[in-house]
Amino acid sequence: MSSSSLPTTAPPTVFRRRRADLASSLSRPLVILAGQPRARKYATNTHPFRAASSYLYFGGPRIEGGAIVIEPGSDGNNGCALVRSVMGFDDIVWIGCAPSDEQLSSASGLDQLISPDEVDVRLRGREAAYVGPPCPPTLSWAHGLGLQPANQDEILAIINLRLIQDEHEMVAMRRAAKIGMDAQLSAVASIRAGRTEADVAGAYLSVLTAHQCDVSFNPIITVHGEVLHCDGYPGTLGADNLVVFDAGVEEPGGYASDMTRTYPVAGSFTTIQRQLYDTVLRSQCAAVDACVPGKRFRDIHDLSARVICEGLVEAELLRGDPAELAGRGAHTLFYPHGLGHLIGLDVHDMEDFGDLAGYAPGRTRRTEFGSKFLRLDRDLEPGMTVTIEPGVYIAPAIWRNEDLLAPFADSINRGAIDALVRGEFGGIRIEDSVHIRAGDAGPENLTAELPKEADAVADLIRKA
Ligand SMILES: [Mn+2]
Repeated sequence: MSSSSLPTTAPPTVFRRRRADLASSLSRPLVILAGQPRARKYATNTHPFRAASSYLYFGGPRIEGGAIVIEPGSDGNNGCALVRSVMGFDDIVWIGCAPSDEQLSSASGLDQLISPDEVDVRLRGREAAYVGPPCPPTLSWAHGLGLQPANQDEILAIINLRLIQDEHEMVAMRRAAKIGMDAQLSAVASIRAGRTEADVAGAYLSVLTAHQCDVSFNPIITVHGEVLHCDGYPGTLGADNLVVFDAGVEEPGGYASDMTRTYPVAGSFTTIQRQLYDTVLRSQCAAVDACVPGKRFRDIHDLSARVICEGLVEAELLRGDPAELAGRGAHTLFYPHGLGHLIGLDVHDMEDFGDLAGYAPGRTRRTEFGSKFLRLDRDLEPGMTVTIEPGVYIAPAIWRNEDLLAPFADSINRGAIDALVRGEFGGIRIEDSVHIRAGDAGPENLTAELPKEADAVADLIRKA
């Protein structure tokens, strides 16, 4: 705790500008809470503290129970304050000294540091709102103030700022992507028949820890890729398995990465594995290329579905016209999720605001199986970062659901699919995170250095 400056992801002037931008749309004070560490099992045994993303975005330094107060019309410094508790002697003995006021001010660009009691004096009797961490708001002091939860206009004002990432944020995003790629490349050396998912996960996590990084979500490293959010690492790698490796990093400033590759344990694909792998890759590349300003994300999702259907027809798992099959949703039997999501300070960025961030005003989710899992339907704008992650899976649960299959009875090659179910095909997913750029530059692929051509991923395993 002796360092002279706190880690930040932007200079104080940038944090001031973000706060001033938000303040210009406020009509009452807004308190942006950092939150508290969450208990594992009891209050003094906690998960590592991670401040809420909006608090970090507006320049909050990493202090438990901290908050930023923003008054309407503030210039981002005057009329704003950082709330911090003063630690008692016993706390210092157990957890060390808190950062000094000087450190807090120079990291956040906030001259005014106040205690929770002073917030009380300032806001008592006034109408004010708060934005809190998504989990139970254990806001001891803020609760007592009778603050209202932020309304939709206030939340949208935050979303509209966070949607467009500046160059400072992109430095952090690239850092998270780079460490994620390095960690995955290091961990694939453990992919070998007879070894376990846990071996691979352990190799991955050790690289993150060495970089003082955390995971941005529980890494998915599994031979059961068809279970989309597979939990834990119970499996042993079989020679004919595909390993779905979907993992990301949270760098020390809080920014996330997210990337997926699929590896053949044997170091080579079977014919059908290769055919479907190339289908997913074609779909993924087409979708990445379509990430240009003005494009509606749902249309790119639909494009990815059409390319998947072309491949499924070529592989003789589906029969019919690919565009018509995709229009009827036949792909959802193999590709039952959305193309991607926003990514930033959260891996599903701002999902704590429900669909307010992912769905443009007036747009709502489709309701059909598969399509309803699309997390993003906005027109892309320069500065947004999204993931592109189509997949093909053979999920036994889907192929047992006769109600779901009935409308497609004439279009599915049941014999060929059942053979894949019996062979425990698993799944294939390929994911990159891409940053939308203005003009004709095309998107910046933050995870482009992680090989994804079929021969290249097979080589990684063979040469490990
Ligand atoms: Mn993702």
